Amino acid sequence: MTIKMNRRRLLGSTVAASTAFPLVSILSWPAHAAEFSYKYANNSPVTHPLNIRTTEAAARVLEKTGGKVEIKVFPNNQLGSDTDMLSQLRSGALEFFTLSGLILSTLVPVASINGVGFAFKDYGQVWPAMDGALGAYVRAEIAKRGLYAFSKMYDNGYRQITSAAKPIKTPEDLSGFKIRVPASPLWTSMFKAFGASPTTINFNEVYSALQTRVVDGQENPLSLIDTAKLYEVQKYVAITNHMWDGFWFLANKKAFDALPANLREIVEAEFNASALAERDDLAKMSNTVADTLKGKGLQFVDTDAAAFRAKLKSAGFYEEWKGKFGAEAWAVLEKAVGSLS
Ligand code: X2X
Repeated sequence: MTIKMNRRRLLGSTVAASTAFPLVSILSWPAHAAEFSYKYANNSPVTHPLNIRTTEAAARVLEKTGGKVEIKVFPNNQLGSDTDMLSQLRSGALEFFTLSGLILSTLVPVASINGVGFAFKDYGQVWPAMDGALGAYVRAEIAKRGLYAFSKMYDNGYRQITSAAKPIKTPEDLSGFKIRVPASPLWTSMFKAFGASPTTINFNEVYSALQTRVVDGQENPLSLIDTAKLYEVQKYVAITNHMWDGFWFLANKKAFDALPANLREIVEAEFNASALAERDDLAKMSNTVADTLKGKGLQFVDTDAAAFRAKLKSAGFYEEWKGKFGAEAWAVLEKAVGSLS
């Protein structure tokens, strides 16, 4: 933006258009104006692997398209909350956006299906499902809403519950617990089933909501608890692994279709390649992040996942969501993870 404005001003005031080109290269500006200048935004801290790898993808796209496609990365909710960015994506004000499937479900209901409590045993089940039939099912639904989802999701991770006043050890400890959840009916439903008192808050307001004790706790993967420095305002983390969460790389379909096919292919291939690299980064990070967080003072609490799962079952959570997603989608999920009821 800045470069373009300066350049336009320069062109207007000092040189004729015909001599602009050599001047530009003398000044060693990175490239002449790209044919397509697009924005990609997300909610995650700059240091999160999501931003490191997507920034690399954008650089490769610029290079491999010979400067024709420039994608500027806006991390850390710079363009607003997830809810804001989803509206911008739909209107075309934003061309690319990574969003949790669960939050996307406010537009595409079945997109929260990967968040069903304790559905995926481990990553050995996650990636074959999301790169396979379950992911394809969700992507087909996304396509009906004017959005295009790239085939490789980025990892967010298995989610854990943090708290400030008291540790959460058992499902009973969640009774009446004031917990922040992201904007998604599945999240609210799940924490109500646990007996907690969930409040919907977008990620850009989570740190301050915890700091001011609007809520007592929240749940996120360890990688985000670390990179977003949530350990500064929380004391305990209960290792529940209560759901797996990932980010769809979404494009505004009209904007994406405006690219010639060969450029589209480059963009999708590079962001898919970076998704695989980001998954790897998080897998490596999982070996060290617990120790990092312990070193920063967060106290770890082990839990019995079976007890939390039993609580969801007795509250009717699985039956309710099987009904909401429908038998067809539920069967695709169960084919990947086994019987849930
Ligand atoms: O909002 C959250 O908690 C986050 C960052 O994990 C999601 O994107 C769902």
